[in-house]
Amino acid sequence: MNVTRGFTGRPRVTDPGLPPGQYDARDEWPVLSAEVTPDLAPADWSFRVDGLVERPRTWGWEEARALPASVYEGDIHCVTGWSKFGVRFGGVSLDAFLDAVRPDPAATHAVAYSHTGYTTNLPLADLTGGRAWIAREFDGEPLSPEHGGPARLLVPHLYFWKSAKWIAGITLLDHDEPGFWEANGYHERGNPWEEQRYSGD
Ligand SMILES: Nc1nc2c(c(=O)[nH]1)N[C@H]1C(S)=C(S)[C@@H](COP(=O)(O)O)O[C@H]1N2
Ligand SMILES: [Mo]
Repeated sequence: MNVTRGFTGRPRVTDPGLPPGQYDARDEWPVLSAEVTPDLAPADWSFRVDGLVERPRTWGWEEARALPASVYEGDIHCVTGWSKFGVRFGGVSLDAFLDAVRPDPAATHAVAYSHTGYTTNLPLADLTGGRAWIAREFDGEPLSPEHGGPARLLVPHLYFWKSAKWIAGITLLDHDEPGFWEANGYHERGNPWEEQRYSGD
């Protein structure tokens, strides 16, 4: 299937890798930002995990780099319709950060927030088990500022608006609290395979 993708002219709607209603963006990687791209040097970047945890903690760039490296190779899906196949992000598994802060058993949800103020909510279960990353590289290069560099959240099994660019922290909660797009009518979870685009889908 993947072998013929570059030669078929148009994506096939039956492509098993393409969630319903999505198209293959191929070589394009659209930039979608509600904010102006911040001028954020690695030295100014930090990542905090707090809320319902035993040991809230903030990591600086070098401290985060000292954690075991982890790679995601796979697909991403934006709610506006584009998907990209076979992308490669490098960074650190979110599990490494969560293990360090020891989440309270009462924690069920999380709000991720950016250095710019963007927020998005997620069930905690979508951030654990090797399915979420703090990504700092794309295709082996430093992640570019417009795509969220120096580091972004990456939760590729959900629509890409959950992958907060310029990630600053995650707060664990015992309830769901809508983020920026979720408060504006987008779905609480955003599973592309179930086409959870809008609230109520
Ligand atoms: N801080 C921040 N993160 C964000 C967004 C944003 O506007 N601000 N947009 C989201 C949306 S809707 C998408 S599709 C992806 C886009 O990432 P990209 O610009 O790297 O393609 O980032 C997500 N993360
Ligand atoms: Mo998006």
